[in-house]
Amino acid sequence: MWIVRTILTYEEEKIMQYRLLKLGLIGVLALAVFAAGIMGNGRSRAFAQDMAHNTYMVHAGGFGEANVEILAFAPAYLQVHRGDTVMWHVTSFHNMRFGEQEEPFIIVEDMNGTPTPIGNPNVFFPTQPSGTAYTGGDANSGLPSEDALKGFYSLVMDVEPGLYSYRCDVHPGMAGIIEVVADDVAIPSPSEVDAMAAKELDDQINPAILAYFASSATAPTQSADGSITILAGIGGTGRASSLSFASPLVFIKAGETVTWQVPADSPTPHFVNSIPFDPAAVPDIIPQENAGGPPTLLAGPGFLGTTPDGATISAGAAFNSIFLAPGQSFSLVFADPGVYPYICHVHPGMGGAVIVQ
Ligand SMILES: [Cu+2]
Repeated sequence: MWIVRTILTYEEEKIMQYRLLKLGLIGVLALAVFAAGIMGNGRSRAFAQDMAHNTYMVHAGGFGEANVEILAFAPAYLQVHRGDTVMWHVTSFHNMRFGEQEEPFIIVEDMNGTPTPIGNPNVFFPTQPSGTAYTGGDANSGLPSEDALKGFYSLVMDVEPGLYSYRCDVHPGMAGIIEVVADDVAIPSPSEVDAMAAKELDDQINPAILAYFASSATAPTQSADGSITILAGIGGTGRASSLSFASPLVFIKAGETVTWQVPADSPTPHFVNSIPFDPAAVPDIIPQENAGGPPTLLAGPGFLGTTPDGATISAGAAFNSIFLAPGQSFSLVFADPGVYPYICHVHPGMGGAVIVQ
């Protein structure tokens, strides 16, 4: 007896759930009174069929002090009964996709003879509206946009008992499991699940905060030739990291090299972009209408970078790295004295400056 509805806010959803619960209880009571009047003890069946359903909250990512972000679902493993609602609190750029097949976030397509990175439509666009019943198989929430997935996404789990796994395609390794159990199996209550989720987040966010403060108290490593290596993204363990550059201020001499290194175990990629940052020069993902076809999303040269690795930067020159995946690095030689501030354009609050003396 679940109802298909459009996107509701969490508060609206709660009110709706409460109303449904109340209506359900009144219905059950009326039926029980009616049944007791005409059939004696024939009530238990009516109670079983009208079992109240719960709504469980899953955090899709989260944030902590020191610009720490966690790229995980919490709780990562959730038990529900058939008919319960799972509501994801989407704190950043994440999708939830059920399905066996892996889907890359960015794919390369031939556009008028040029290999061009585009957003994978199978990741970007929803196949299952929020608030609907999940009945198994492939289903995608789509990614947050101006008119979709504003903060919350919910599904009513209308499936046989079993394990149902889902993932965020933007962040490899960000995955969760929902186990639907038989009606007579006792499972944690929504408030117990909230406590489990809070602990899972804290257990990863807190070490990342500590790692950030430890790194900020450590001088950057400088090799014999004067080159300096700066970590882009400061990890704790697992799925949380501080979206910041270790040693945000470094001092070098003209002609020396700075290397930005994304740790191999980083859960997130980064960029190095000089400021003032011109978004037009390094566009993010931009929509593109295909004649007669579905819209696709075209990734701009930001994903390819505008400055080659190892380039020499002269006074006042702009620089933009490629999309630096975990394990990748990017080096620049600074030829002239001056101050060279930079950011990572996808992570607000992530920045630093190279001071060339
Ligand atoms: Cu970043």
